[in-house]
Amino acid sequence: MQGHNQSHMKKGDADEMKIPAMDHSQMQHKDGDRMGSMDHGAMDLSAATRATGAQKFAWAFLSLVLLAAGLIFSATVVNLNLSARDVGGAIMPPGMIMLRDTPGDAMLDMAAVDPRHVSYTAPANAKGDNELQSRIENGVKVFDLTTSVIKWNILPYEQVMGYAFNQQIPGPRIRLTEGDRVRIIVTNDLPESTTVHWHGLILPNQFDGPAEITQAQIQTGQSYSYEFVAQQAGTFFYHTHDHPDRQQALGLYGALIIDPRTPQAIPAYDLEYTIQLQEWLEREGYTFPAMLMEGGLPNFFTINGKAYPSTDTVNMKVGQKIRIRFIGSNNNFIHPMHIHGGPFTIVETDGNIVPESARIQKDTVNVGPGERYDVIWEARGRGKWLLHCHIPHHTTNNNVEEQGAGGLTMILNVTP
Ligand SMILES: [Cu+2]
Repeated sequence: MQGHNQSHMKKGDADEMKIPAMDHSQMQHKDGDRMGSMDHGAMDLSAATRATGAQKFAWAFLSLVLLAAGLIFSATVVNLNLSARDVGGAIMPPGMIMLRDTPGDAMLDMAAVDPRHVSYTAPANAKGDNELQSRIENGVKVFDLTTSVIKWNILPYEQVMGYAFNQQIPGPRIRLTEGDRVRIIVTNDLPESTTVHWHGLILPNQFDGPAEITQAQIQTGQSYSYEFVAQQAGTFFYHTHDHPDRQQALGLYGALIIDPRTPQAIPAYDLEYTIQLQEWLEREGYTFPAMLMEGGLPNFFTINGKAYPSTDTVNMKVGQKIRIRFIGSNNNFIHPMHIHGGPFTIVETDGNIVPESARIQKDTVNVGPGERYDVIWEARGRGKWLLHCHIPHHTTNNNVEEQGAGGLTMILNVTP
């Protein structure tokens, strides 16, 4: 009733508004029939608001039906079985399609690295792939690897949160000589379990690495010793084999180079360079493991843990030959790696020497996940010769070309 009156006052003319203490009778008088009919109507309204039992029941029933419909609709779209215990504070990549049957384990696999687990921040100019020193114990070369979560610059302005061996991405280079007896002690400081696989090596099954298949997972704070004799020579690598979909995508890999005991039948070369490929998904300050699925595609690409223009430049002289060891340490794409300035010769594939009769020359080689190609390229002329992936999107940084390239690009700088 009061509200009704006020709204009428607002609509009234200025004279009416100025009446300081207008009483009901005055209003009735001035407004005549209109006010009278309003009072009459108000009395009817108060009678009408007195709901009947049937009406109350109808409203309650309708409310329940709508509530149930809302719940049923939600349940068909999202998974209401997931609890905080299943996924914790997991942060999912923007764009990931989460369906009602997406289990908590899938979400944890794709979740961002939790910044609270970072235990070390590498200097912005730090490089990975540093040769790992060993110690000799009873004729065995002993190496130590420790996994942890670090912050790592792939560009001066772009820092990822990665999983690292010995606080570097890629992990340290393990360089052996054919015939070496080796023990590698892996200590796990990650917030989750891990293992290590020695990719391509002939070794005892219990030291091969697949989690839950050939060994128990190395839990947080625990260690496991891998022991083998290096029976082969060539370009190999090591990587996690516990949730590699997540852990390898976040940086758990490193080169394993075994030098031959006696010289191999490959063309001579003057210098060598190892290239380890990687794909990153970095959004809104979080690092997600890059995956070939909705919302999981990478937006940064690195050679040895750096995106161009932060990748190395290799200096050469005209006439020199370089052996480049390509390692498909990445998880998702086959990268057609191309070198400008003339073809190269493929001399080794997956750690096996290519016989001279089978050697071919190419200028682009497809390096798939897990593959290795050793090529020898000759510096035929002076200048800056590009080495890059031939999927142009992989030579951008977050889809931006920078100083003429980006991502999987580096320069072979040849001087007279
Ligand atoms: Cu590529």
